[in-house]
Amino acid sequence: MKFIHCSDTHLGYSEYHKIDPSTGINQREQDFYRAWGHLIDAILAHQPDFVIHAGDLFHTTRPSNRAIAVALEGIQRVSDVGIPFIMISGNHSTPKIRATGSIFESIALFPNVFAAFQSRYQRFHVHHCEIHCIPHCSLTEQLQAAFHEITPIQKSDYQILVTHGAWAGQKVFSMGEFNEQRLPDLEQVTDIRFDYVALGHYHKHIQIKPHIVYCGATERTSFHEADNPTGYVLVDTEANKIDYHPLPSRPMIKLEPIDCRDLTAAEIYDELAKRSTETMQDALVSLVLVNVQHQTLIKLDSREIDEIFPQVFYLNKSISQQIEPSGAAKLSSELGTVPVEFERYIETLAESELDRDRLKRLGLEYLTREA
Ligand SMILES: [Mn+2]
Repeated sequence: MKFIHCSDTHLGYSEYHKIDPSTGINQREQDFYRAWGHLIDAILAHQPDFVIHAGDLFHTTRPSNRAIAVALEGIQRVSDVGIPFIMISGNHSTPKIRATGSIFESIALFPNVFAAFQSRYQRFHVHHCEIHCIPHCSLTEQLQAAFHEITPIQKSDYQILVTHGAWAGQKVFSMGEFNEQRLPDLEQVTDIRFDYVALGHYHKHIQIKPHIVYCGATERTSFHEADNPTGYVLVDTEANKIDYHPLPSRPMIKLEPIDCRDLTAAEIYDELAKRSTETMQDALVSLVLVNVQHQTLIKLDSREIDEIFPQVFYLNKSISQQIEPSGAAKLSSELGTVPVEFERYIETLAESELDRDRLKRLGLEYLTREA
């Protein structure tokens, strides 16, 4: 028997206001659709006995019409060839209010689709497998009740547990999200030794135990995931193999922070030019400048920095000022605090028109005055 374990496709995710001129769609949103397409292609190529999606199919509880259309198109392709598709809802796709309803109600109408999304335990029997599903539960009581309902029906069958959350309360598997679900070691709680535990939520492939597996995500939703590969897991029970298969996604690169305490603006530009490489083509790149001197910060030009990296898809800049004894404010990204922006503006004014120093002194006095 062969099955595919995938998760965290986050369809509908979008960021950075960059539009694809040919489609009019946010490019980051499109990246997630492309990753989903790669996954569906892989499913059809492997022809597994069934597919498990362990949550966060969509990024939001009320996905856009486009995200729904893309999801349904993929699910239909799998449904059409008769491959059962088992899916659960994760914390990103479970409505907080029941009256909102769930898109999974519609998805479950497809032939060969088995969806658990009602904040309760559900079990599906597919291909001599007992598939025990615990979707994201909005309430702790619902989660507790779900644990207690898990019982293997036919012990001879292959037992699979599918759930979404931070396993065994270990911090390392947490996404740091406010509504994430903390899962105890469910083998201990239920006293059942599952043949395979298919986990979703943590966006990195990791085998907690040989049979307890996070498959990871198909695209990255933050720079914390820069080093994580993207893909899915293929399980072959006869060959006793659990293999990770990477899938292409947009490259994400996190540069080492640059200590700028002794650097002028020109020297910072030089340092950046050394770090700008061809491998950054179409990548998301995170740039961190620390300890920038106040006078240098005023002179740094965000556009000039962008021009050093023309090949990248998006340059995420975080610039922080050197902490002075008085305790200067920390700021991030291209826009400074009001006093910093004010000083930058004053620097651009023509010398002859006014007493620049006096204006600066007076302005800063007002801007930094305690309310
Ligand atoms: Mn997720």
